[in-house]
Amino acid sequence: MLHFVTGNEGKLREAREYLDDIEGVEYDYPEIQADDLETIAAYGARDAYEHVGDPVLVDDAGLFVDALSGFPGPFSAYVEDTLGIERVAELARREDSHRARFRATVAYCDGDRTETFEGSVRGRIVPPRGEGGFGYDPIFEHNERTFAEMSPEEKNAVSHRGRALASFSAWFAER
Ligand code: ITT
Repeated sequence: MLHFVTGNEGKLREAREYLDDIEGVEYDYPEIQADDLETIAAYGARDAYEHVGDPVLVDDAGLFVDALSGFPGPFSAYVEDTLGIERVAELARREDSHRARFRATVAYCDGDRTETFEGSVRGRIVPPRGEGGFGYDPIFEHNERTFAEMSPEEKNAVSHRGRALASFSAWFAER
């Protein structure tokens, strides 16, 4: 049994579309301060494995706005809680380019090995639209719809997390 360690219901919902046999575990693993998601996720997966004692997956994700030098990036959760997504959209919309990227790293640890899988998707920042998804989804537009205007299946088919989970599940199935 694989444990998906997260406090974020939205991430767990999306992961279930790829992996039938997962159990959500709410454990607040330490997120070290680093400027790349891979380092943060790999460290978190090793710590979460020590806590859970069974193979784990963790997912570290963020929104990277081109014209803001990648802000909020690895600090996306903190910025969502403090500034909020509408202010992030306002900041980004002041710039000439509204291009942005969502990135996710899924990290697996089973005690013997730690593996990471990346996914990213390009889009642009728009004023909030849509009721679905979570986090920054209402302000991230991809092919004319925001992620919050897509069904979970539609979002997974193109999203950063969907891509990272697809490569993880292909690798996992091979083992
Ligand atoms: P964990 O317990 O898994 O750490 P978290 O929500 O704190 O949950 P992160 O540390 O990875 O997750 O923070 C990512 C931030 O980016 C957070 O504000 C999320 O709401 C947001 N985010 C991540 N994936 C997203 C997605 O697919 N769509 C919209 N926002 C997303």
